[in-house]
Amino acid sequence: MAAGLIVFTVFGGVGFITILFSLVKILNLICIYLRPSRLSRYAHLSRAGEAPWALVTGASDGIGLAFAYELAGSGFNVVLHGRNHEKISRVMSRLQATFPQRSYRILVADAGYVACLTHLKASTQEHRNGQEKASSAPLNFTAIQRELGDINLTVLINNAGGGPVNPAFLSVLESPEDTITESISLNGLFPLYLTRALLPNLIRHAPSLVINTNTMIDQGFPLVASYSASKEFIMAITRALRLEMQMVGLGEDVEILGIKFGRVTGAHGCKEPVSLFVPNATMMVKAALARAGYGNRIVIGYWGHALQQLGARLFIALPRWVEDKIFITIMCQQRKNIDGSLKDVKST
Ligand SMILES: NC(=O)c1ccc[n+]([C@@H]2O[C@H](COP(=O)([O-])OP(=O)(O)OC[C@H]3O[C@@H](n4cnc5c(N)ncnc54)[C@H](OP(=O)(O)O)[C@@H]3O)[C@@H](O)[C@H]2O)c1
Ligand SMILES: *[C@@H]1O[C@H](CO)[C@@H](O)[C@H](O)[C@H]1NC(C)=O
Ligand SMILES: *[C@@H]1O[C@H](CO)[C@@H](O)[C@H](O)[C@H]1NC(C)=O
Ligand SMILES: CC(=O)N[C@H]1CO[C@H](CO)[C@@H](O)[C@@H]1O
Repeated sequence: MAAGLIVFTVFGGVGFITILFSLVKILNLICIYLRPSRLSRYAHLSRAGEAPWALVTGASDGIGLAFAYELAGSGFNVVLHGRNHEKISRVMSRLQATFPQRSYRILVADAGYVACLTHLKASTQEHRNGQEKASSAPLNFTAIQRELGDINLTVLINNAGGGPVNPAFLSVLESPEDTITESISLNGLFPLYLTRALLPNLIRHAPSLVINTNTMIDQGFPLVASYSASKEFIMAITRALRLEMQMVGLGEDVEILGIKFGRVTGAHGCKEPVSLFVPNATMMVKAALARAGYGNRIVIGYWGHALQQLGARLFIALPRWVEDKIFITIMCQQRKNIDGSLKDVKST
């Protein structure tokens, strides 16, 4: 009888604490998405009274374009990075018309083309996006650092990125070496080298902010292996850099933030209607920028995506083989929808 009572009390207590913990966790999660934006912390004038600058990579389209508009609207002058001079110039003209009181600059650099021997060799003969390569010289980040040395940079958005296109889904076996290199360059090396080059400027004009953009599929997803791996690479850099800033007493001054994006409409060719789990690019960047200034480390930017992730977490209760099957089925379906079936892989 007494033993039964003890067991009952212990289990009841453990259950109570578990529920309490879960409640606190859920409340914390909700709080993340209810707090007002602190972006204005980074929109400060320099000591000389000059306007702050933000740099957005991949500003010519999709989410990056929305970042540029949102930042210009929030009081920043904007450096627009893209790989195509004509396309990014058109974006600048439109921004100038919408926010004529701001200043703009353009930075043209192919991010898929960071110095790398394999890539250098391949790219001397290759065409990409139907265009001839502008030059076979590797990107010079010292030159980029000098070019932007005179602006008061307080925000860097490492947004340029994405998986391969045409075809979008390839197994490792099927992927040419230069496609792999390009993906790692675009999603991993380019944001790392750019951050490294611009960090002295960001430190000079602190408080300042670096946002590295990530995907929800950053953990070894099949058929997008190099993309998901290079996103995970840049998230490891994000964690390390954040701690390095703390090591030198700059933890409060230079915020290094990772933002995970789920599906976004109006970006990367997605034309779905806006729904609970699919915001448009404007909603996505407002959400991402609102996560800054609160000591978040790597966080899902949009609340609908966080809800989706919470649902997906239920899979953890499933056996591993079921989870694996689900990932495989999803990715095979994606590929079938876009590039055709996977049946030829075994014969390559
Ligand atoms: N859309 C989504 O649902 C989603 C989900 C998860 C994560 N993300 C991440 O969000 C970020 C933005 O993606 P998005 O959806 O906005 O894609 P997007 O619409 O395809 O735009 C990508 C931007 O990056 C630029 N870019 C691509 N390759 C480049 C290169 N080699 N060199 C220089 N610039 C390059 C593009 O320039 P061009 O205009 O010249 O093509 C464009 O400005 C990416 O990091 C992506 O991984 C997006
Ligand atoms: C890179 O640019 C810097 C500054 O403009 C220059 O001094 C250096 O020689 C360049 N490096 C290469 C390899 O071209
Ligand atoms: C996204 O939706 C909001 C409101 O629903 C709208 O104001 C905004 O213009 C849309 N942005 C884009 C890029 O479509
Ligand atoms: C372009 C620009 O605004 N540059 C200014 C940045 O801030 C310094 C002082 O911190 C000024 O001297 C620059 O002119």
